[in-house]
Amino acid sequence: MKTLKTETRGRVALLTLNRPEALNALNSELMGELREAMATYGTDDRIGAIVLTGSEKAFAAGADIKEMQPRDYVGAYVEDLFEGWSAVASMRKPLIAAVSGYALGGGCELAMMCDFIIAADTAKFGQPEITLGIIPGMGGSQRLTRAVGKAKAMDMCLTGRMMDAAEAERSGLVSRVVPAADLIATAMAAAEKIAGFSMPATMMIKESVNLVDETGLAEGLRFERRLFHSLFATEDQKEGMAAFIEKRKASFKHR
Ligand code: CO8
Repeated sequence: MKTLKTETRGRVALLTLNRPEALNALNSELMGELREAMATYGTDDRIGAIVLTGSEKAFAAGADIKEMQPRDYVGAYVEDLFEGWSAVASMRKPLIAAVSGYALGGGCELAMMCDFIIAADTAKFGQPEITLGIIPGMGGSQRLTRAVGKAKAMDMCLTGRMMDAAEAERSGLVSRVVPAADLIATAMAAAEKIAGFSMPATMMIKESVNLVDETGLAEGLRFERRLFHSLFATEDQKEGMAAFIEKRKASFKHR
């Protein structure tokens, strides 16, 4: 692939956005390649988790402004511009964003489509669309508000200011902040750990947590309980609990 580097380490796929000349600005070619990678790794039984990262300077500096500038309304509407990125949000396997440097506009939105974000201490998050005369178009107004609350989301989207890694962690946008030099190793270790667990259980956790954004508490609790019940039909539940009782490491079959 041209704009995306892919490699696998054990049961983890590492995807690296690769348009250094444009700070990983998200163009249609990159969207196509990332969709292809999601389809490939989403159906590959040897892969149990995915890490998405960029460069040291930029996770991604947003949608490609040069590609977007000449677009018109009718074309954007009919084509449903940017809908293709939803392949990332609908990936069923655990997906970690490892963010160093700029995650702006569509870059911040892409990171927020992942299940959680691990940030380098150099990370900077922002929704600067307002400075271009537009608004976030890939979930920024929705996911950022759910992650950090109305006050900070309004502040960021209306002023276009950036949040540094410390503020992002304080606000709940990222799960951990690590020194830049440790970013990939930390994200890969987390992904490797997740990929070692029972796959149906990790997928159900993801599905259940994501439902919080889509439903009320009573319905969410019932859905979680039903998934929980269903895991008693798996050998991994028997093995995981037997291993605990026998004081040994579990060997999961469905990974
Ligand atoms: N699109 C296209 N090219 C870009 C982008 C971008 N978003 N960001 C940077 N580049 C290019 C620059 O044009 C420059 O290219 P060249 O060398 O040919 O002039 C190269 O990358 C390096 O950039 P800078 O020289 O500007 O680097 P600096 O270190 O001076 O500045 C910044 C870094 C602050 C990140 C700066 O580049 C910047 O402000 N970039 C734009 C950030 C932005 O506004 N992002 C939001 C874009 S709109 C958006 O994302 C809408 C989302 C809707 C849905 C998204 C679907 C994917």
